[in-house]
Amino acid sequence: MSRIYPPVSLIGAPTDIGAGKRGAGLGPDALRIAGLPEALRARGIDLEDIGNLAGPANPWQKPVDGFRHLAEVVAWNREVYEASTDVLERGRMPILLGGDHCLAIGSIGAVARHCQRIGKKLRILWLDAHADFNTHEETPSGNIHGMPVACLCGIGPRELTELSGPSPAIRVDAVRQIGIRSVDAGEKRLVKQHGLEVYDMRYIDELGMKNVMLQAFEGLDADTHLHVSFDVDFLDPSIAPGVGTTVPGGPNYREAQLVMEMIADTGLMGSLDIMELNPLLDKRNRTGKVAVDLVESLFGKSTLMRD
Ligand SMILES: [Mn+2]
Repeated sequence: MSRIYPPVSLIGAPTDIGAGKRGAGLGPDALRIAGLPEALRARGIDLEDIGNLAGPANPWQKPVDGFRHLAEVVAWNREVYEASTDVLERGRMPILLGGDHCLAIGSIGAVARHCQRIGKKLRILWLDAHADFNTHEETPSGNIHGMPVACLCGIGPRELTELSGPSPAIRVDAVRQIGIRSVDAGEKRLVKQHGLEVYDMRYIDELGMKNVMLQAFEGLDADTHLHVSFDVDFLDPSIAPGVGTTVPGGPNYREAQLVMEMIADTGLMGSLDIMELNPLLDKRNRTGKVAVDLVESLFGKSTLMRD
């Protein structure tokens, strides 16, 4: 028996406004070309693709007061927030096709407000090589794709912390980070100070991915909305070279597959971001295809009939 999934809406956000390299703006179409819509429809999912949002061009400027492109990042996140809210209010599951990871401020902001409105608990699984918990004082680069988790937790410029309403949009204890292996020096202090729950690669090596996932799921119940924010750089660069910020020593294909299958087994995923795919750095859209494979697993594709 296979699970019945809610109807899904794809939202493309074609920008690299918060990134340090150009090209993630081509991610939404690379995911479509890798076959994401067909793969989801083949799972029996009622799928609509609302197309690509429009926002300001990337002016490719240096940081100002520790932020790069703050006004443009705000504008893009407003678009993402509004589109995601509309999809959620229509009873559908939003899948954000990034775009760089700064856009999670808008997507998760929308999900958090939606959960508050309907009285659901929120759990966020942040699959990433990085903690994305930087501030403008700590960031070496000013690239806002290194700051979305901090902004969602109320640490950052008001334009971003209050983007979806009163700050903070989420509580730190709603987040579980998995696959982390690169945290800047000042960021490490912040992660510790705020008690962010981070399962880094050493922890995964020591416990095994299955046990790590069981920990990440602790406390989930039928009233929980599970949001998955999947930065493609979560994956080891040997299987996913098409991202701007590769870090060696990430989960291999089988471990990533297990993560996705275990999330599918909870039956609680209510929204998803697929971020940072950069086809300019990829090899024949290979990383796009791996991402599509993994998303199929998130929607219950497995080798055998398991239930
Ligand atoms: Mn990220």
